[in-house]
Amino acid sequence: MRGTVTYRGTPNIALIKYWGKRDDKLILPCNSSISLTLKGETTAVKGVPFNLYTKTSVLFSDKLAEDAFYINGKKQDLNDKDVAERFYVINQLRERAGNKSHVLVVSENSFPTASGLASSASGIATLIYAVSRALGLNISEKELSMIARQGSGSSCRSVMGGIVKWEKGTAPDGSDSFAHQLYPASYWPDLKDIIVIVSSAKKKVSSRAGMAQTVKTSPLYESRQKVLDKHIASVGAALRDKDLSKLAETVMKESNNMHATMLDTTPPIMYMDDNSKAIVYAIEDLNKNEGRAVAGYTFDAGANAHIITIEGNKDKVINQLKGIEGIESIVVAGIGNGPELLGEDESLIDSQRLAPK
Ligand code: 2P0
Repeated sequence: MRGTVTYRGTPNIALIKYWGKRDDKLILPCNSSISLTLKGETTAVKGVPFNLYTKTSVLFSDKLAEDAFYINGKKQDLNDKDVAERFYVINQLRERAGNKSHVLVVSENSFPTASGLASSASGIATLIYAVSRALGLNISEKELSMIARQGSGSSCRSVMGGIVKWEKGTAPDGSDSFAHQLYPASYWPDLKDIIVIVSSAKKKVSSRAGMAQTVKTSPLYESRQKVLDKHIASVGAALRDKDLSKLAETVMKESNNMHATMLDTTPPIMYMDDNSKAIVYAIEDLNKNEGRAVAGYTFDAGANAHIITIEGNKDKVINQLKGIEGIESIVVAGIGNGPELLGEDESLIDSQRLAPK
């Protein structure tokens, strides 16, 4: 067992969305999904700048009186849902290592949490690396993704960098539902995600509760399953050919289709707000004026937009968004390499005091 271990990871943005489970306990999705693991360091364009890192330090020690978890300087209630997801992962690994010590986890996000920016994805993916290393475990990426999946589904895609696919699998025990890299970050370096923040507020309906309600009540959800095969094939071909127009067109359709099933849920779920809609119209207008899709919007379980484009179209997109008053900030992210180990000097834990620094 080692001392303090610190990792830094990042969120991912889904091009093909995960919204619905075939098994709630094992977290097995109804469909496969594809995402970009984002680069932590962003270029600020407007408003308050932010990067996309989750930095997490972990220490297992017999001298700790209890398990403790701090996020952004605040001690967490271990019964809180987000913290419980993280402890699921910790407990799986602790058991596997046969370790009975308590753990201290100190984590910091450099971006607004719970605003559709997948803080749980980067949180769990980063944690799983730090914990397994601190416990001296040597586990493959594939297996790490399967443990992460059981903490929170989308986090399994942040376990690796580049362009990642989470296979839905068909086995009832989840043994074939894991994430794997389709392409490394270097494959399409010009590909960008322009993140447009219109709200940093915590979402009203959690993804977990929302997607369960959609599966249960939305008549449209069944037809989504048929559309998904086409979208997955189209995104796959667009990535293979580096065909931005095809990629942009498909991610817009895919996002709209998922949000349509949310609206079709009883009671309806609406994550997109008037600013989100203004962004949709602005990008549709841009593509119309250009005579082809030069950028594609996609929205997760939040009002903030992710606009997928390439470096050469960045200024056009940003210019197009200028008139939208509700935009708080804009940053441009590239594709990243996934979680990375940091040195002792980067630790968030004071190992003498067994407390956050
Ligand atoms: C995604 N989202 O593919 C989709 C798009 C939100 C919309 O994955 O219940 O927090 O913990 O497995 O992973 C959000 O769902 O849900 C999500 P759980 P999770 O990124």
